[in-house]
Amino acid sequence: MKRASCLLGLVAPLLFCLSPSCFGGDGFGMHATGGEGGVAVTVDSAADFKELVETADVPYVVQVCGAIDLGSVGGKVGIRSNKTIRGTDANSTIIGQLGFKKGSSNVIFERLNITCPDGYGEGDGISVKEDISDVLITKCTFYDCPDGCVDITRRSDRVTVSWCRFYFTGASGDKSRVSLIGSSDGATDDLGRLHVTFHHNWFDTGCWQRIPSVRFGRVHIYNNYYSCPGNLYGVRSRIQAECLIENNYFGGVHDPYYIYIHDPGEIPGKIRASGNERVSCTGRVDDGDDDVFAPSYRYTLDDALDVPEIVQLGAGAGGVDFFPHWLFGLYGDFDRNDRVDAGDLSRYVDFWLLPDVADADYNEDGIVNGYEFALFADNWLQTTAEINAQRFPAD
Ligand SMILES: [Ca+2]
Ligand SMILES: [Ca+2]
Ligand SMILES: [Ca+2]
Repeated sequence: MKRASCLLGLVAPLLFCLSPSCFGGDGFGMHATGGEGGVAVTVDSAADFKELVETADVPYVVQVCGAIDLGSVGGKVGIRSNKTIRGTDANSTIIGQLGFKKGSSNVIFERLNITCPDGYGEGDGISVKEDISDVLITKCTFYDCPDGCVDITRRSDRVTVSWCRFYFTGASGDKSRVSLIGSSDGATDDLGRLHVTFHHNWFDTGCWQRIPSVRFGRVHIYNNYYSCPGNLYGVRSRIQAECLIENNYFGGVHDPYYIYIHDPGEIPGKIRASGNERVSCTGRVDDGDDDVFAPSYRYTLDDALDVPEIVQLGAGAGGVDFFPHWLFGLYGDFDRNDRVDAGDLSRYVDFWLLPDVADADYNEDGIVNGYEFALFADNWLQTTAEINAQRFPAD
């Protein structure tokens, strides 16, 4: 048992980085470290939650246990700098609006369910508003936040929203908005700010509009899965905005992405788009050939055709942390060099009879044994191309 846990300790980080895109603080919010170095405190009441997240400057890792309803503390909180707010398990939920004290920075949200009833704050899930910077929102599930799930406005900057799921259960329409970036055409002091990255998010049933809607910002939208038929529009690039839209999968979406001009005298938004997959979409799609900003960080694009599978597995408060290697190739090619050979055999030997090695336990029965060895032997010395040639012989 000891041996097993030691091995898993070694293997888990390795598997982590074999996933199609490693997680971590990336995108424009990459500098957020949240409450790193601070005390970790588990809370289960709105009063304790409010007190910790509103403490000035002191770093805290605030661990949310169960469902916390902010109704008893006024429906919302004003988070201050240097906080990580994370769920203790997939059921951890905040009911109410997560707002900020003006000028705060460096906040991480992870593994939370977030919903905001009408009458709590403005009806936002997370309201990044008034000079807020360096925010990472990852592995959260937003549902039924009527005004906006994540609104980013008023000179805020450097935000990443990754691996989150968004959905609405009520009648769709005006109260099913996902993300407003830039609050009005007159907010010209947003220009030069509002750098936001959205990647590997799942815009699911009921998402109706603002997915996202952008004024003035520089917004990178890649590898997201849109599955929200019946929507009004997807990405809207408005006054002076620049949107870089890469390798997303749009399934049954109306107006996937386009430039919206409100006043004929304004400087219109821009769109650069490539590698996107659009299936059964309707309405407007911009040609996406504008010159826009270049992201100031490194990122890896997944193929748009892989996006629905990856994102449905990985996004949201209960999303998996890494993907079995065989989702994207042969079972047994643990090192992903597209061939099952001696390099993989030593890895397989290390996995033998271990429980819970999700990367090697193909039938998910909790042990790597003869079942998987038979698959491994079948693929021995083969490549993906050879297997596919046997499976789908040319006419
Ligand atoms: Ca709002
Ligand atoms: Ca290999
Ligand atoms: Ca097994």
